Amino acid sequence: MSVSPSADMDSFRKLLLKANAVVILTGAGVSAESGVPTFRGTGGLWRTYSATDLATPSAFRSNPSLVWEFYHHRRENIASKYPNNAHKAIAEFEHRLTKQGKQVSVITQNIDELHQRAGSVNILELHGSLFKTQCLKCKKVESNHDSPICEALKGKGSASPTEGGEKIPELLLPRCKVPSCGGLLRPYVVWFHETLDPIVLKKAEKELNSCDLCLVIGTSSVVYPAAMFAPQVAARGIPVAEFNVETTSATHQFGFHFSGPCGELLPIALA
Ligand code: BJW
Ligand code: ZN
Repeated sequence: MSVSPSADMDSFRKLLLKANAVVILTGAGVSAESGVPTFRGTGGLWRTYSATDLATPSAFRSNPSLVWEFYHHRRENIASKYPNNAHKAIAEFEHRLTKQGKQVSVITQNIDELHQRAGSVNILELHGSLFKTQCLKCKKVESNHDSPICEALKGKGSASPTEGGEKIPELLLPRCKVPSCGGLLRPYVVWFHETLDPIVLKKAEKELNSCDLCLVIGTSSVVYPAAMFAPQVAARGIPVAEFNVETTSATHQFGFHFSGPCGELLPIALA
């Protein structure tokens, strides 16, 4: 027999006050109120493509120009957005609990760096960052906030479905600046069929195995391995609270479900 999750904020807040190690697992929904499209909601398509078409190593191999246009568009879009009340509530919560000698960690699937910009410190980026690159030749990973990331992408990347067609030559796409390398750069994000960074994954497992409360915010919980993190915590008997505008396939596994926009719920829940 499965029991419906509770929506009792007072009970949740009692647990929150007692907690010593809180893990906050976030997905695209936490940035939705900043105007960043989610993956599986409306606005998740770029031109006629979904993330599963372009966020793959084979898409990059066959058309690096198209994939770079897609990422250039998203870099430019996010550079014009700001952290919302959900990011801010999470960051303030971390600072408050840290001062009390408690532990808060944010494990995010997002690659938009909005948690960092809101002031969160203890962050694990499971799927990398839009603002990091990796050289295919020397493998160097670097932070990169250049706008545009290279001259050839200036004015490119329009999301209009009628755009596209003209490929940018590979030599004009973002290239490694390490002297004597000059290799093609790729976005440092985890694409489908790629494994997550084992060091990040190990750190995430450590946080998940030692937390005494877990919040799962704005994720559809369909992409693995992140999709199994909160259910695994719940299976240890640790309270898990989901914050989402809708229920997900994982909701029934959690003790709490709070329905609504996280920019409205979290300032109350984490105050
Ligand atoms: C709000 C809101 C508001 C809206 N307030 N809420 C095991 C089982 C089955 C499949 C697999 C498996 N292991 C691996 C796979 C394959 C694959 C996978 O999971 N596929 C699924 C689709 C089934 N996984 C992988 O390939 C992973 N690699 C891996 O496991 O390697 C091992 C391996 C190697 C080789 C073979 C087999 C295994 C890598 C996954 C990398 C995911 N990358 C992406 C793209 C990143 C780059 C980019 O952005 O371009 O990451 S996919 C995309 O989905 C992105 C996201 O981080 C990720 C999760 O999406 P998220 O955040 O949940 O967003 P949405 O849109 O789905 O949901 C938003 C939610 O917010 C919704 O619920 C809304 O209701 C809610 N919401 N507004 C609160 N205001
Ligand atoms: Zn290089």
